[in-house]
Amino acid sequence: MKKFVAIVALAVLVILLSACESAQRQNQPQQGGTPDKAATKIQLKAATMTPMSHMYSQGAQRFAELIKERTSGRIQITVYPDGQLGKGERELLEALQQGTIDIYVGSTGPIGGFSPSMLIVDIPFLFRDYEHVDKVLDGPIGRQLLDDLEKANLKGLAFWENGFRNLTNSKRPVRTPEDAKGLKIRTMENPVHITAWKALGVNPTPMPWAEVYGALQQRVVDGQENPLPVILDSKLYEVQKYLAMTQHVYSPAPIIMSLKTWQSLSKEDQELLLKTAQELAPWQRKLGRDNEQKILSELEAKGMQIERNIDKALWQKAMQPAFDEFAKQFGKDKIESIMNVK
Ligand code: EAX
Repeated sequence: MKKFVAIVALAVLVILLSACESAQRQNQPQQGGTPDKAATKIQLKAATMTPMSHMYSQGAQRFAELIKERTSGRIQITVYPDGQLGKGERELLEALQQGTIDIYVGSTGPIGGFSPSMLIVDIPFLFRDYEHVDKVLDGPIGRQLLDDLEKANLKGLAFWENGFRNLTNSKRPVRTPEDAKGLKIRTMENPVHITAWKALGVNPTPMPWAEVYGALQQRVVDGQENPLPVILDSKLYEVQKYLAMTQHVYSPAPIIMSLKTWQSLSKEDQELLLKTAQELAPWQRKLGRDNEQKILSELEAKGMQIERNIDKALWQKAMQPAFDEFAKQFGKDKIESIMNVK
């Protein structure tokens, strides 16, 4: 009898233990062979140099939401705006190469230093209008520029937008290139921009974005140039009185991933990130385009004096020496292949 009880007790114990084990296994990702990708959470960091209210960060935030939704929370993207992860866009791109940041939304300003072919888009007056921009950047030329980034360990997903850049300064109203002569202007760390401003007779001073507000406030430089949303969201109206709607150069804002991070993802996840970034492009671009008049009145209300009546042909003519240099550097045919996109 004692023996029988012992056997029954042992049997019960064995059944209990195995039930326990199988319950545990169900809670764990699949063991052995291929890891269960579906259950592994992926955390990604997205960085921008502009505040959360600005269209880069808004775009990144929307991207994060959509990806979270479409993977049922498996891929989580955290957005770090306003230079929280670096003092300039060059620094963010370097972190992207290392894989310490996964996603970048920012201007092409420093990108030419990583991928020379990108420099061409920074040529002033290259793009006529938004329609032209969309045709070029969403077409084969744009795709090639993004693909070229791979050689720099960067994965270009899509062209989002910064916008047409405008000149601001604290010294005097500017309408003609003559008015701008002699001003000390912060430029992006981009040789094309520097050449263009030199041709115009202003004194270009390249510096990373995080230093710009302080430099304007301390009057280390007189002015800077950026699209309207940056001027508003970064509160440049506090340190700049005069805004001239020069629209001298169109500034794209590619969304780029670390190639390291990209290569660690499954084909399906890569496809999802790429498609979602492309799908968001028209929406993100509209954030600035649809708000131009509103931003202008806000800037005016904040005390900026705005010169809307700019003769672009005059500015283009003043930059002619720079264009001659660009034709030599990039090839006239290459530049024309962009300008002639209808
Ligand atoms: O990327 O550095 C710049 O002027 C950029 O256009 C701006 O910060 C947004």
